[in-house]
Amino acid sequence: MVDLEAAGPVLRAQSIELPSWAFGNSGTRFKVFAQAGVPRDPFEKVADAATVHEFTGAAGKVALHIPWDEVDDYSKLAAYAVDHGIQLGTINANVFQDDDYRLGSVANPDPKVRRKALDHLLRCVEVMNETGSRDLKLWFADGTNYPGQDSISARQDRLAEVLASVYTQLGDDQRLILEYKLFEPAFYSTDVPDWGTALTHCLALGDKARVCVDTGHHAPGTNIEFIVASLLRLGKLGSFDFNSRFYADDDLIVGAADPFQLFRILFEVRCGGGFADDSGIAFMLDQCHNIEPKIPGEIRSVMNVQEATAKAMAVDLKALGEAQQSGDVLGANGILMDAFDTDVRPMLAGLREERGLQADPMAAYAASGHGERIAAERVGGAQAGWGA
Ligand code: RM4
Ligand code: MN
Repeated sequence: MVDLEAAGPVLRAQSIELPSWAFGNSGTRFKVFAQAGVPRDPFEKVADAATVHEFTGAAGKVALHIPWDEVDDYSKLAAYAVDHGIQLGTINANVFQDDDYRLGSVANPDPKVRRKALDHLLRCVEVMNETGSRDLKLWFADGTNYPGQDSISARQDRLAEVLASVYTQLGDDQRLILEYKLFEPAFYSTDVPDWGTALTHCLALGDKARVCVDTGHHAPGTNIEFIVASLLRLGKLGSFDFNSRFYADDDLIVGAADPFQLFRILFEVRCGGGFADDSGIAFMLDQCHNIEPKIPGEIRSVMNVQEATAKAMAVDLKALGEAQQSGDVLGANGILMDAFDTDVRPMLAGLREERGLQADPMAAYAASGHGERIAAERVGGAQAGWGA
């Protein structure tokens, strides 16, 4: 029998951060499908994130993306979040949707464009001061499409210079989180393609710089749990962007493609102390719901993270350590698999009921009529999204 005792405290404390952009319309380069009831402004996105929290009790923060979530008064948005039972979280900077960024943002060969990108990043630090956010998360679409297009090493120098200028503006309790991604939209070379490059820049910057692991940003077959274990060991894991993928950066529901991989990742989080209160790791989702409804899509992802966490916590570490020490290969693997094969859903249902929530958040949301209500209410105005 697998013991679920250790899982309780971790699950009770677990807080998953939602991406505001998951609630807007999204799609592929072929089509963005508009959905009824989609938010028309950042306040409605925050309200949707709060709804996910209301049904799961585990999603107490929402991350913003600037300028997608630009508002006149951020303290008003922060107060609105608190009124709805959640908080504003990570500030993500968008320096990839302006015509000036055709050849990149922070690594652009033109100093005027680099200055413009830097100014936006500094503006994002000001936003953090207004929202009370701890983390500035940076992902750059920078890179090249053709060999010879630009100097790979000069681009690294330009990137390092801009990062250093941003870093000096951070407050004592603020952090810079650098996110890597193998390819897309650049198809030949990407300026921050992997955890080695991200880590190198973070080490050069200092203590307040950490790496973000987006689970959809690797080459197929990459052992992501190795990366997680390594970054934790170095105290350099800043955040996750959880999502799942079958082929590229698919941004599908977390745990949909490979629940076993999610479990393996969260097991390394446990082993590296990542579930401790002071680990400083932001457990974020980064998703797009192209064809499925968005609020229940986020609810499902939150539940999948909870289930994988419960299984990771169910691994018998003592028995595993003994098996490893005695070279019992099959025994050690069996101990891990016993935890993965455990049905943790009844336990999670019990924890929800303990907090006064319904046992099954998906069913509870469907029965609530909330989806129909916002579809009827949110009529007129411009829907948030990627060009819907
Ligand atoms: C990127 C990356 C970032 C996200 C944007 C929308 O691929 O994953 O985290 O902010 O997409
Ligand atoms: Mn991401």
